[in-house]
Amino acid sequence: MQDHTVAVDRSTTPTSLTFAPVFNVAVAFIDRHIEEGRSDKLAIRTTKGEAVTFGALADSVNRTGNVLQGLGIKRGERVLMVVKDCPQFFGLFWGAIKAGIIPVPLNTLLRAPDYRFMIEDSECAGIVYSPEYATEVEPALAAAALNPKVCLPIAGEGECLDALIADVSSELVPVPAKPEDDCFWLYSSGTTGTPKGAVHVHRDMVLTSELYGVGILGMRDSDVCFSAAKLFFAYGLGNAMTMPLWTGASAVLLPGPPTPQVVFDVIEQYKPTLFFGVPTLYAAQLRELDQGPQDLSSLRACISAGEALPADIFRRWHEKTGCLILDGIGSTEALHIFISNRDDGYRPGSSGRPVPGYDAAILDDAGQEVSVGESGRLKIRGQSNAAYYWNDPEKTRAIMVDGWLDTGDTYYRDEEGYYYFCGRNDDMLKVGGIWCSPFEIEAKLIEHPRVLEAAVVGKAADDGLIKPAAFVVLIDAGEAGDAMAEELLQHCKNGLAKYKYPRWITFSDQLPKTATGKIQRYKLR
Ligand code: 3UK
Repeated sequence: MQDHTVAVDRSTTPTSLTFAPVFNVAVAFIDRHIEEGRSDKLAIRTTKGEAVTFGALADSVNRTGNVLQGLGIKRGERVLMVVKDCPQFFGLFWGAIKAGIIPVPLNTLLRAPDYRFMIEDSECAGIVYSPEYATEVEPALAAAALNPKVCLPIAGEGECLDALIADVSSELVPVPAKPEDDCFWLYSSGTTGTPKGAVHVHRDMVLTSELYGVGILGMRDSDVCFSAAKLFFAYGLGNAMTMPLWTGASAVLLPGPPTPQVVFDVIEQYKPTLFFGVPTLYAAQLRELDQGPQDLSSLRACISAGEALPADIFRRWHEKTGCLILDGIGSTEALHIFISNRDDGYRPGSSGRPVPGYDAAILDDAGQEVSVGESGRLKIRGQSNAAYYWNDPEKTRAIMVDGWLDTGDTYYRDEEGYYYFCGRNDDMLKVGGIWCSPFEIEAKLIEHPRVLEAAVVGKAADDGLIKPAAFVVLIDAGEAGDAMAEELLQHCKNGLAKYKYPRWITFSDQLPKTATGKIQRYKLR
């Protein structure tokens, strides 16, 4: 067998990583554990009572890779995954990679039109989905202008992954790759609502796991990771899959929604050492903690990302639980967190300092670095940054320049080197840590026959977290009222991903506009 190894030297800062010239990353994350004697160690537990060892995981990775190859999916072709958090997610993701196929995990909260776009945009050879999502995936397939050769539910009565796996070999030779070859994609939302596939290469997951997982969190094989953020987000993918696999730790998977009480129950029962959440969830959990204490004694750290963590939530959580929440900013393009607080260096309200291995720069409009305390555009350089956007050379040229990634965020840095988030440079909102385009909600509102115009902006709720607020002009102003607001709300909930509805609807006679007719969103904020 070829080498596929990566040499890790932790005596330097940042850690130095040397990749073998032939390197399929599935070997470093899956097969290595068998060679290192972890076959019987637990890799995954689920809240449904499943337990998967590293040995069983390697077996299912090989079988899933063989199933995909057997169905005729070729090297370099894409397989979309609409899969809940479950062991099969691991099997599919790594089985595809080991077989030279590109897995593309998709947000499972999306709707049929979103999936249709991604089926067409990716020109995928296959789509594999948890049966729960058939109601959105099947209409997307029916409407798509392109028919992937493989459409496979994970489980069910007819042909499904779980059944096919039993009939194939448990041996699979890794397809040779180079560290900088395309490996997997993640879709990232754009301002105009059409997502872009960020293409990551084989070495990227090694970089994020080592630089952030080991470097910042000090992860080791005794850790148990629980991420409320799902595996299909770059954040969840790192938290609950790549970082625990890299370090020989284990992950606890919750297939269903992470409601505050369920999350507390999982922590009490499965005793994770690391918990990964988003600010909205910490805020909701704080409300639960007002009702009575919860057992969080297993945790050695809590982590937050996705949107800025308000200092007040940090302080109240620390007061109530004794735990720090380490806020860090990451992105789909950078793959994981590149600026972070750490337990030996944190500031409430700040995103922390650059993770060693990443360079950060804050630039003014002329492209010059600003001085301490002044705000500007945050750019980031690091080896885990996506290689390019699929199908979009223009966007690639605009966002990824000379190894630097334009984050689209405005930041300032204080004299101690801590970075503070000031807002986005575009109109995009983060709601519960998930992208939400105001244009998409506006378009949905305007579809309603009684709506003339609509504008959506971000508005801070009581806890300081941003949610979408809609301003609506009706064709007949006389219809404004609670009943119409309720109708518009239902209209949005029926047509958009569940988290994208406006939390406030304000009727007005007109929207503020420029001379050229462009809505002046800043006036509504
Ligand atoms: C915003 C933050 C302030 C910021 C992500 C951790 O969120 C992740 O990736 P996305 O591609 O979004 C990236 C954008 O989200 N953001 C994220 N974290 C913070 N803003 N403070 C934060 N702590 O606008 C950024 O450009 O969805 C987070 C790990 C991997 C990720 N992909």
